[in-house]
Amino acid sequence: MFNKILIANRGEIACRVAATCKRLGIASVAVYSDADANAKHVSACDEAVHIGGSTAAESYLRVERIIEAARATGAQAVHPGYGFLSENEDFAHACEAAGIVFIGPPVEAIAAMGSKAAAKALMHAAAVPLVPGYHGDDQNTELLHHEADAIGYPVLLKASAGGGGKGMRVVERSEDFPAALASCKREAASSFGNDRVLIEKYLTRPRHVEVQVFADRHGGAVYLFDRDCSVQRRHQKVLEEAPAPGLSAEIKREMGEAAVAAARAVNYVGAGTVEFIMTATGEFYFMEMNTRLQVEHPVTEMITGQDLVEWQLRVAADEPLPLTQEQLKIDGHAIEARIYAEHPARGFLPSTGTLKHLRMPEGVEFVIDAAGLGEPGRKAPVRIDSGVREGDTITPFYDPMIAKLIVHGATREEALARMSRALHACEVVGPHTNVEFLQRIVASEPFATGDLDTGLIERHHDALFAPVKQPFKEALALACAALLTREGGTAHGASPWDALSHWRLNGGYTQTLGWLTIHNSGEKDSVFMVTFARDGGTQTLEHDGVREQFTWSNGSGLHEYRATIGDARATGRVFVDGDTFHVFCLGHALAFEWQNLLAHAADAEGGEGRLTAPMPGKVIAVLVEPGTVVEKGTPLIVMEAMKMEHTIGAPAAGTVTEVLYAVGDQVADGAQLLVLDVQ
Ligand code: MV4
Repeated sequence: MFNKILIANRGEIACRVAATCKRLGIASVAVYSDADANAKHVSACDEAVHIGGSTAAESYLRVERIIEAARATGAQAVHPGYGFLSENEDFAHACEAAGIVFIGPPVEAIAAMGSKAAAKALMHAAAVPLVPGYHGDDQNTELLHHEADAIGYPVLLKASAGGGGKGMRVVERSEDFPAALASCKREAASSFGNDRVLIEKYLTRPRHVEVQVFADRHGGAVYLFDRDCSVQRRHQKVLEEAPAPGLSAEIKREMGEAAVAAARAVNYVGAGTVEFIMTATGEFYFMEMNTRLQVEHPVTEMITGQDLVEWQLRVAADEPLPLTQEQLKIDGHAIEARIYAEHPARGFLPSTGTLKHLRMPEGVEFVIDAAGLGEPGRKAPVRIDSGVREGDTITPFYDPMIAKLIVHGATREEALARMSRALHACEVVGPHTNVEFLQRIVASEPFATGDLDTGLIERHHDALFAPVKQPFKEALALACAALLTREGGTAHGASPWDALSHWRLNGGYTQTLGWLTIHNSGEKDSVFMVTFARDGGTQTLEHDGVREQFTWSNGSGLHEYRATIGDARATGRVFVDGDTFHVFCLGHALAFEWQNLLAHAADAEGGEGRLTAPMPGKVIAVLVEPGTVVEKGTPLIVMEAMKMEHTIGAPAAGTVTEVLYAVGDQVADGAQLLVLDVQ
């Protein structure tokens, strides 16, 4: 086994590989770009080498620079992760030439799977099922048209050098064929520099089912069962699961054996994935082979209890496969959801920014024996693989994935329920995310019943994007609870309520809170008022003309509150970012912005640094003293007028130089209360 390896990647997969290295006592070397100088994967490794600028081309795609880093640190092998250089023949070759082990398949196997037409010819020879079609060398236009007619419409034209759905054309009728062919060839030539096409029978409503294979250098080859990755959006996988639901043992075995035959046909070594397209009746056909560890490998780890990175390292170190086909067993069901920083309502545009608050469900990261719950990869029913921490920034340079959330259950139903709960516990403040979208898919009828095909999202688009009723009242009550806690002085060391409880018990007490709603789209509603009142032991909130009983308390955890309003009750978490209150409750995320009405009034008066009483009244709390450094909006003095409490906030950041009134003092309208030295 190796003593030290270099991980030529970033983000969650680099952290994932580093975790196995740590467990096996192998030293790990990270590489990083400018943007990743403080990234999680750098701290996950034992050493780190800076390899260049922030764009992938200036860093993670620099073959020579990465090999130099491996040489300089004495790494014996390089793990390429997925993406970047993982399926790059030149990189695999350069590693070999430098005497460094490439933790992946032989260069020839990568090359053999690079051309769709050539791969199909190899698969045909190995008796791996292929979609009826034509993948010959002869690209004569009449011949291709004739072949399409013989296959029968609809047919699918695919660029031989293409992948990931690019360069494909569905042709419905023979008369449409010539124009579609010309357009497909044009796109193939400009996108891939090669206009060769192949033709397939077009399958409607197919499933994407793939098989995890592994081969060693001693003639061993096994399959680690199947995964269903049908839930995709524009060829980006959204949810994956293992095993693929609803397949007979016979189909599963046939498909597994076909995948092993495919791997053997190209003398495969290491981890690979054979992708099949499957009809509703269970016929499956070879599509392509991915010659790397896949993003969705954790679901296979969860059902087999195997650490696939460990397998990769052992195979690369010339060891035999850890288990035989007979020893491999499926235990239960696993589902993975990819949590992305993106904006579903805006066509899933990536959403960048700092992760101001990041909370994932209770689970474990990929650290073996973290919870002592069992074997590698399956120690806990919830696993989170993430390459970012709270405070990190999602930049435009790389894939905006925040985390992979993986759950395991004894059955699919159990895993599904666990996924739903786990998604409800995800809290992200900063970039927009697809968490609610994932929740909706998981709860949708076709996903819940395992009626999967690649058109699921498109076909259910309207339902998946329909507006939902949010728990507005409960969330508002929780936001008020968090605000009253904050304004109650816990953050500033003094509580005007405590100081004046007798007075309030006698006289009653009300406070008007100005809020506006921040919608998911980023739009804000206009300000609305909520009146909080306390009279004796009774508290009420009035909103929209309705006054209801209101009680609240701090929950057990950080940011946690419990509130009842009328007959509704909610426990939730409120993350406060300046005057924005992010409320997570009942599986929903809502945001409100507090309008510090008095601070705004001070602003409007233009008295920068001068803070004046907005009306005649009495000072009931002084929250600062000369020398206190304050932020814009920091509460300074609380006044009481006409049974209403008014908090006077700092109109700008600065230092308090003088406090002109004390608690209990009567103040005239317009009197200056304190002096602020504005920064
Ligand atoms: C197909 C197909 C229907 N019939 N081939 C898209 C990407 C590439 N890997 C294969 N793809 C497809 N090939 C035939 N003969 C439908 C798709 C397809 C698809 C496949 C897998 C996952 C998602 C998909 C989304 C749209 C179309």
